[in-house]
Amino acid sequence: MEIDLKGIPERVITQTIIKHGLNKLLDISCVDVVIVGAGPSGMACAYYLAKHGIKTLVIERRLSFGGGIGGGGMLIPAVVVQKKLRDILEKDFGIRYIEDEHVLVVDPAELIAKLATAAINAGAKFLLGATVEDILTDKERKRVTGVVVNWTAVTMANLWVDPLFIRAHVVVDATGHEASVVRIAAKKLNAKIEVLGEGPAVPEVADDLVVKYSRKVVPGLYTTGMATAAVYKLPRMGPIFGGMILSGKKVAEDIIRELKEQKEEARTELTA
Ligand code: 48F
Repeated sequence: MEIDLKGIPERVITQTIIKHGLNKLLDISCVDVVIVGAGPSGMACAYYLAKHGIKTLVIERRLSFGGGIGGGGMLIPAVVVQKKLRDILEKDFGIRYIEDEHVLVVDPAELIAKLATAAINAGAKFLLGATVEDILTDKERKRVTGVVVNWTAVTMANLWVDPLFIRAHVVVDATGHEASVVRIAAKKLNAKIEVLGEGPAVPEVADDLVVKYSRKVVPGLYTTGMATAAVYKLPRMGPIFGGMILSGKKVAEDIIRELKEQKEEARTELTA
């Protein structure tokens, strides 16, 4: 068999990957908002922030997005969403659904793909295969000012490789049931916070409570999705996903308001 020597030389492939990959890392080394976790709440939050022109980075431990979406309910490939999200699914994400008697039914693969596509098209950046292992704080240890990141492969191999830091005005814990960023903040900050863990299952009220309690936990740190439930011991919910999207949206709106206020304060200080 003849080998085609006119193909792209491997040197070119390697150098192109390094050049563009490092440019991307340089670009995301300092952002407005870091969202930790690319599940439904994190991706919805990223979409609404990026759509508003906010420089947003989603860091996901795994090599793909979706978090718990792919597992549906007990691995059955149908995701249910409340009917009140009809407009959001259609207009914001172009997600198709089957109208059942009480709920809308969405294909999990479509939900994953379209939440991610919407966030990316709006301008959000994703860093896959990277784990947030610590937080950055201000000198008084009162405010979260960024995250400490390493490749998941490094963490899994238990290698001692120094991580890198990513600065952000705001960090969002969208790590699901683990609430891993708030757990770290509880140890490192001079603040009274703890992760209480999820409460017993009361699916009828759980979803709305997650949306209500998704908010700022301490300066510089918000929670969304199941991380919120874990922090406040909210009731455990069934496999219904509307609250994940709505809590991501709510937190994005809170952050947009906070960043706007910060900008106005900085402008006033400059002109004073
Ligand atoms: O678990 P996950 O989907 O969180 P969510 O957005 O949605 C919860 C639902 O999927 C479901 C449910 C709804 O009824 O109960 O469980 O709240 O996504 C969390 C993502 O965060 C990643 C993890 O791999 C997953 O994709 N993650 C967790 N810890 C880290 C992380 C970390 N330290 N660094 C980076 N990514």
